[in-house]
Amino acid sequence: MRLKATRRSDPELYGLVEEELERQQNNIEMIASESTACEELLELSGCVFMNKTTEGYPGARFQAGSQVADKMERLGIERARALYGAEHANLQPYSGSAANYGVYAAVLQPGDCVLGMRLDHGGHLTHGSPANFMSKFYRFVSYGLNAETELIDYDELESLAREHRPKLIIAGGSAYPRLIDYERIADIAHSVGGLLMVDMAHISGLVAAKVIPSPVPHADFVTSSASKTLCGPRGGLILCKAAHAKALDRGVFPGSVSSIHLNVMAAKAWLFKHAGTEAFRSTMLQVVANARALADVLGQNGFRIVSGGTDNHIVLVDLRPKKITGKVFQDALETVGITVNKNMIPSDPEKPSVTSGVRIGATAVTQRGLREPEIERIAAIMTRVAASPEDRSTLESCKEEALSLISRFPLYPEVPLA
Ligand code: DSN
Repeated sequence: MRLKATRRSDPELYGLVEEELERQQNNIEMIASESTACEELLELSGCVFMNKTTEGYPGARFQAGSQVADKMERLGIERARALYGAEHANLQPYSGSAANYGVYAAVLQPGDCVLGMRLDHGGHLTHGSPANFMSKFYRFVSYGLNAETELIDYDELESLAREHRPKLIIAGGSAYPRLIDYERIADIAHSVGGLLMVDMAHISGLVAAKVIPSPVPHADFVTSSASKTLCGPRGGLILCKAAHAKALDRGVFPGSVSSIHLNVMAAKAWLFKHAGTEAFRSTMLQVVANARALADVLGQNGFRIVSGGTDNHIVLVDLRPKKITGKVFQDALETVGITVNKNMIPSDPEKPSVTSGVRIGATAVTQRGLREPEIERIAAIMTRVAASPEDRSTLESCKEEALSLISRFPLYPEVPLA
C-alpha cells in the first residue's frame, strides 16, 4: 500500500503490513465479521482529523478549534440518519461493543435486568456472557433458539420477559443467519415496560441497502459496528428514537467514551453516503445470493446447515455429520488458504476452543467480485478438505486450486501497491 514514509522509517513494520496485504490477497477471506476497506476509507482513517482532540458534541465542545470537527460530525450524523431513516444518530462509539455499552450507560442502572440472546446460540459477548464485565453490573437473563427450527424461540423470549420484566431486551447477534421479527420483540419489550435494543452489527450493510428488513422502525436503539457487512472502518454507531436522543448522547459522552476518533468518524461519514448507492446495494444483493449458494452446495455435500439455510451473509455449519470439529476444519482450511472461524452451534457439545461448527461469511469475497460459480468451487474445496483434513496431498491440491481461484480477483484492483 502507499506507506511510503513508514517504508523509509520502519522497514520492519512496513514489511509486516506488506506481509498482511499478501496474506489477504492470496487467501479466500470468509470470516463473517470482515470486509475490505476501500481506498477512501484507508485514506480517511489516516487523515489529519487524527491530530485533533475533541470531546462533547457539535456546538458544545470541551476543546477549542473544533469548528471543522463540528461540521464533519454533523455531516456524518445527517448521512447516517438519512441512510437508515433514523430520528437520531451518534457516531462516537469506538466499536460495536462500545456502542452497546453506550446504550447500557444511557438506560440502565446497576442491578437492572437485561434479556439477551445466548452467546452459544448466536448472541454476542456484550449481550450477557458471564465472561464480559457488563455481567458484573447488570442482571442478564438469556433466551435462545428453538431446538428444532434453530430460529429464535419467541415464546421462550416472551415468557422470560414476563417473568423477569427486563429494562432492556437485546435482539441481534454474531452468528444468527436468519431474519428477526423485530416488531414482535418490540411488542414484548414494551408490554413489560422495557426497551428494545437491536445490535445489527453483522447485518447493517444489508439493512442499509434494503436487502433485508430494518430494525430501525421498531427498536428504541439500534447499535452497530461499521466494519462488517457495512464494509466500513472499525468503529461503532448508534441510532435511536428522538425521545431517547438526550439520554443516549449522555450515555456515550461522558458516559462511556472520551475524545472522539475523528479520523474514523470521517471514514464513517464517507461510508454513510456510499452505502446509499446502487453499487453498494448490488454488492449486498450478491452477498446474500453468495451465502445462499454456499449453504445450498454445502448442504448437498453432506454438511448440516444450522437452521437449514441463510437469509443474510452468514452460513453456520454443523460439522458433526463429517465427524470433524470446528477447530480441525478451521485449521485445515487455513492450510489451503480459506479463512473461516470455528463457531459454537446451538447447544454445542464441544467447548468454545474446539466447537462442532464453523461460521462462514460471504461479504469480503463478494466485494472481490466472486459470484455463485466461484462460491460453488469454494464449497467443493471445503468438501474435499472436510473429507481428508490431514491428508497432505489433498490439502496441497486444494491449496493450489484456492490460490488459482482467488488470484483472478485482486483485493485492490485500482490501488498502486507501492
Ligand atoms: N463478535 C465478533 C464477530 O462476530 O466475529 C466481532 O464482533
